[in-house]
Amino acid sequence: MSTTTVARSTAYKRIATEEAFATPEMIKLYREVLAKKSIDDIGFNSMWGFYSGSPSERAQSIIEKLQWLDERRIADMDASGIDIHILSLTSPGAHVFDNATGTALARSANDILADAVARHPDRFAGMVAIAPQDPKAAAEEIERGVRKLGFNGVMINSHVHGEDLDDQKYWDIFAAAEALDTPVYIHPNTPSDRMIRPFLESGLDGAIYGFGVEVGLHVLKLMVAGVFDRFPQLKLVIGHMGEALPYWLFRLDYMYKATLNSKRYASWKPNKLLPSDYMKRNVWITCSGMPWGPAITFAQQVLGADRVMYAMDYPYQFQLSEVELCDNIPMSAQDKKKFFQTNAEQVFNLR
Ligand code: 1DF
Ligand code: MN
Repeated sequence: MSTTTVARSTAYKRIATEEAFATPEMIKLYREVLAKKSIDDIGFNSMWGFYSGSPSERAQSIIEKLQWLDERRIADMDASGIDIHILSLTSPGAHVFDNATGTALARSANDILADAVARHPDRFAGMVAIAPQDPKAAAEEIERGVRKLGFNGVMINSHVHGEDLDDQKYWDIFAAAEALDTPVYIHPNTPSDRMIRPFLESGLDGAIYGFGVEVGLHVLKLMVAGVFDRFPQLKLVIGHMGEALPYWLFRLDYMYKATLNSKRYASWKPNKLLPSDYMKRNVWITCSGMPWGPAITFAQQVLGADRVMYAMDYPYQFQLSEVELCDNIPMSAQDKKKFFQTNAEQVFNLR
């Protein structure tokens, strides 16, 4: 491994917004349920069967680094030029368990993360982990996480036992986030059992593609269901350059109108705004896993420079030279500061 270090910038802080951690308790619980085959979720068994059992360098080092919440993580941040990690419980977090187990796991992970942030307040911030399968308990945990533990957002690892949050039974979660003015980050999960087969048979269920398709679809389902009309102040964050949605904006608007006007689906209630309007009002995106100039420039052009933020996706995409790729993207000094620092400070209510 290279020992080159990337200097911290004097012009802006580099705030990385989608940085994963795991507690030893969660890794142990994952290993137990994988051994017992007691979690009925194909994607979970595919993803965590690999990370918890593979002798590969990738799996071993990621399992290690996920659990670092002190000097070793900070050394990696220093080496790669990162000032702040906004930490979140790695996917699928507490989603795969029953209500009681999931709620208890989320609470204990939040307590552990709050302690880590308290030990390193200049380097770490955190998002609340929840078990959305129990929406009422999840809403209470959001309130505890923001008010008592001082967290700066809510992490939702997308589908919950195969259901998306367009189902109104989950909307207490959005109500709590909106009321607390805290953003909801929808992070990928492996596609649900209803969706995963064609991905899995070609080895495409993970971060290479299944992840992005799964979240892109989830966000569009929220829009169609009217989540952003019911919660107009809701702030949603999505990673991986918006899971391709910015590239789709023209067609989404065109086909949204065409589909609505033709009355093709009785289930469609007209929204107040078009998909691109919600993307520019309620959604912010991060470049997690995509430190790639053309995509970042394009997204800044179609969504606005206020809506695109930096993320690394540590430890899954940890490369010492990564921030240099982003530093070198042609961008005004003002937009670069927004990208690395001030957008995140505003969206996540940092400081
Ligand atoms: C992977 C990537 C896994 C990311 C993740 O969670 C994850 C991966 C289990 O590469 O298998 O969060 N990621 O966001 O890049
Ligand atoms: Mn990630």
